[in-house]
Amino acid sequence: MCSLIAHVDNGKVVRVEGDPDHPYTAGFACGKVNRDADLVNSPERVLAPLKRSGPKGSGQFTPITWDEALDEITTRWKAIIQESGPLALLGYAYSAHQGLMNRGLVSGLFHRLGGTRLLAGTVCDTCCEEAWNFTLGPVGGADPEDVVHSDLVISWGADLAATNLHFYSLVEHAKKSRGLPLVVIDPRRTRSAKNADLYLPIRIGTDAALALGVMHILVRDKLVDRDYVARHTLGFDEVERDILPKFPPEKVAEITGLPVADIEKFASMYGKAKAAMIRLGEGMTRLAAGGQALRAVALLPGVTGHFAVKGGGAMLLTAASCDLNYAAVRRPGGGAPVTRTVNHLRLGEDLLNMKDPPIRALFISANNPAVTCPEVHKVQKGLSREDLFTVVHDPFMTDTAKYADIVLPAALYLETDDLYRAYGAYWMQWGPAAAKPAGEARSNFDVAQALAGRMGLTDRIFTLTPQDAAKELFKGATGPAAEADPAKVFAGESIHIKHDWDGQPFKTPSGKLEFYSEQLAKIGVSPVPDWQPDAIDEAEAKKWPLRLLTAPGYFQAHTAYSGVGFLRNREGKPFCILHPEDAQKRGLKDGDEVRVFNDRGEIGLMLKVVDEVQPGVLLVPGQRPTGEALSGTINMLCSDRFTDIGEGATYQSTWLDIGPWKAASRVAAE
Ligand SMILES: Nc1nc2c(c(=O)[nH]1)N[C@H]1C(S)=C(S)[C@@H](COP(=O)(O)OP(=O)(O)OC[C@H]3O[C@@H](n4cnc5c(=O)[nH]c(N)nc54)[C@H](O)[C@@H]3O)O[C@H]1N2
Ligand SMILES: Nc1nc2c(c(=O)[nH]1)N[C@H]1C(S)=C(S)[C@@H](COP(=O)(O)OP(=O)(O)OC[C@H]3O[C@@H](n4cnc5c(=O)[nH]c(N)nc54)[C@H](O)[C@@H]3O)O[C@H]1N2
Ligand SMILES: [Mo]
Repeated sequence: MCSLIAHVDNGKVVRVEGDPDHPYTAGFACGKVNRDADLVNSPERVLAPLKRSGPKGSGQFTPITWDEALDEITTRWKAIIQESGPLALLGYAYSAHQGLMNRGLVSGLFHRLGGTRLLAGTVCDTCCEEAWNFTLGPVGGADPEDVVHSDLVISWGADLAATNLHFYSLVEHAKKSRGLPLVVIDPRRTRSAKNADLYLPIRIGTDAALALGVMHILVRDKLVDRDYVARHTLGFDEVERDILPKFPPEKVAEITGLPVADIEKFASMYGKAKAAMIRLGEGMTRLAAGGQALRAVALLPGVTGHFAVKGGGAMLLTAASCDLNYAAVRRPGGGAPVTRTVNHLRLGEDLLNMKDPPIRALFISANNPAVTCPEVHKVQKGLSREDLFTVVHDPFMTDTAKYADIVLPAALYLETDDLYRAYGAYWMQWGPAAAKPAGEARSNFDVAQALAGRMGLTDRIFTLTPQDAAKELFKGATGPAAEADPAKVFAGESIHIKHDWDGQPFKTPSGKLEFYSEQLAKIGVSPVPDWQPDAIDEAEAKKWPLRLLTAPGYFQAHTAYSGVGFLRNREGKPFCILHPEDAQKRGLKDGDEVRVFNDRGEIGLMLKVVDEVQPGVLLVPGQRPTGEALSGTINMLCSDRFTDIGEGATYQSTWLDIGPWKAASRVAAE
C-alpha cells in the first residue's frame, strides 16, 4: 500500500501521486493509481440511492432518498430477523476500501447483528496465507526494503511489474547499480520475466515439485545449512528421507516442463547465495494443491539458512506482524455469537442451496461477485432469487449492483478518513479525506453506523468518528504496532512497524519452521511438503486441451478501475493469450474474436497470439465485467472447488478450449 498525495483544486481531486518523502513509495505510483483523480471524478459514478424498478439484473432503477433507502433496508431486515432469525442475513463485504475502519466496521455490523458469517478472502489469499501460517506461523515475512542487502531475488509466481512496483523498482535499481541477479518463476513471460537473469516458464501447478527438486540438489551438493536446520526447523530429516529422493532433477524436469540444466542452474544460484530473498505471489496457490506449493517454496530459505540473514528469507504478506486490536472494530460486543459460515467463493452455491434458514437478506459492499467470484452462473442465479432482498453499496453500477433491490452510492478512499496498514510492506499511515464524497455518496463506515443506529445497536463504536474509532485499535495492540505513537499516526506521519531485525521469527506450535506440521496431519493433509498429480485435474486435462492461467491485468485490477475510461482503453477489450502453436492448430490468428468454453459455459473474448505462455495454456488477464467483453466473463468457466489448504479458490484448476466466435453465434442461431 502506497503513501499518496492528492492535489485538490476547488474541492476537487485533480491529481494523485506517490509521496516523494516516503522511503518506500518514493514519489511514484502505478499506472492505475496515477489515474485515481479520474476514478473519483468518473462520470459513471452512482450519485444517489436507487431502488429497483425492473426485473432483477436489468439495471432499471429510480432514485430515492437516503432516509427512504435506510428505512426500507432496516424495516426489511427486522422483519426477516423476526421470521427467520439473524442467520438469514449475510454481510458480504470485502477489501476494495483498504482502510481499517471502512473495511472493518461493515463486518462489525453483521457480527453484532449475529448474521451468517462470511469466510472472507477465500477468493484471494486464504490458501496462501493459511499454508504460510502452517509453515511459519502468523507472522509477516522479510521486509521488502531489506532487498538492499540481498544478493539474489526470486520472484516466484509474482508479477512484480504489475502488483509490486515499489519492490520491483528497488530490485531494478540494485540490478543496475550492483548487478543483483533476478530469477522469475512464472508460467507467463511477464514484464518482470523479460528483465530476469534466469526465467523459468514453469508448468502451472508444479511449483512444489520444483522447490523439492531444488532441496534435492542442495542436499546432494552439500549446500544445506545443517546448523540452521537443527536449531530453527522441525521435520527436515523426514523430508530428506521420504520426500526428496522422489525429486531428482530429471523427474522434476518431467513434471515442471523445465530443462534439467535450468533447474540445476537455479539450485546452484540459490544454494550459493548468501542472502536470497523469495518474493512469493498468490498465483501459484490458486489451484487444487496450492497450499502444498506455497509450503514447499516457503520452506526453501530454511534449508539454506537464509531466513537468518538480512535481505534473505521469503515474503508473501506482512500484515500478520501488525497486531492492532482489530476486534474493537470488527467484533463489537466481543465473542462470536452462534453462527454459521458462507465461504466467500461459494456465494452462488449458498444463495441457492443454504437452508434453515436460507439467506434472505444480502448486503454486498466493496465486492463485485457477479464478475470476480467463481461459478458466476450460479452467482447470477442466486442473485436473481425473487425472495432475496439484496443491497449493494458501491461507487459504480457494477454487474452485481444490477441485481440489487437497493443500490447505495459509496464514497471512494480519497473521500474518507481512515487508517491504513500496508500488507506488502511494514508501514502504517492515517489517510484523511481529500475531497467530499461525490453526489450523495457515503462511506462504508458511515453507512455501517447509520444501519447500526436504525437496527437499535448501541455499541460505542457505532457512534465514534473514524479517527476516534481508529484510536480504539491501539488499545490492547501488541508487538511493534503497540509502540506506534497514535499522536504521530493521526498527525499524518508514516510509521514503520517492524521489529528490530533479528532473523525471521516463527509462530508455529513448535516455535520453529515446520517442515513437518502436526496441525496439517490433524486435518488430513500431508504434514510434509510433497507433489502429486491431482486426480480431478488429471481427469479434466484428458477432456480439455487447454489450462486456464489467470494473472493480474496491468491497467485493470479486478473491476475496481473499470469506471476509468482511460484505463479501460489502455487494457483494451477483454482478451486472452494463446501460444502460436495452439492458435495455428485451430486456424486462429491474432485479433480474432474467439469463443472460450468448457462444461460450465462459453464466453467471447479477443485473441492475442504470442509466445508469452507455453503451449497448452490459455491466459486470461484480470476479470472484466460482462458489458466490456464480447460476451460473458472468465469466472463463468471457473469452478468453486476448494484448495487443499485454506478453502481457497482454484481458478487455475480450470480446463477449457477455444474456437472461432462465429461458430458460437451460428450454434446460438440454430
Ligand atoms: N495491476 C494489478 N495489481 C493488483 C491486482 C490486479 O488485479 N492488478 N490485484 C491485487 C490483489 S487483490 C492481489 S491478491 C494481488 C495479487 O498479486 P500477485 O500475488 O502478484 O498476483 P497473482 O494474481 O497471484 O499472479 C502472480 C503471477 O502468478 C503467476 N502464476 C499463476 N499460476 C502459477 C503457477 O502455478 N506457478 C507459478 N510459479 N506462477 C503462477 C501468474 O502468471 C502471475 O504472473 O495483487 C494486487 N494488485
Ligand atoms: N478468475 C479469477 N478470478 C479472481 C481472481 C483471479 O486471479 N482469477 N482474483 C481474485 C482476487 S485475488 C480478488 S481479491 C478478488 C477481487 O474481487 P472483488 O473484491 O470483487 O474486487 P473488485 O472487482 O475490485 O470489486 C470491488 C468493488 O468495490 C467497489 N469499491 C471501491 N471502493 C469502494 C469503497 O470504498 N466502498 C465500497 N462500498 N465499494 C468500493 C468497486 O467499485 C468494485 O465494484 O477477485 C478474485 N477473482
Ligand atoms: Mo486479491
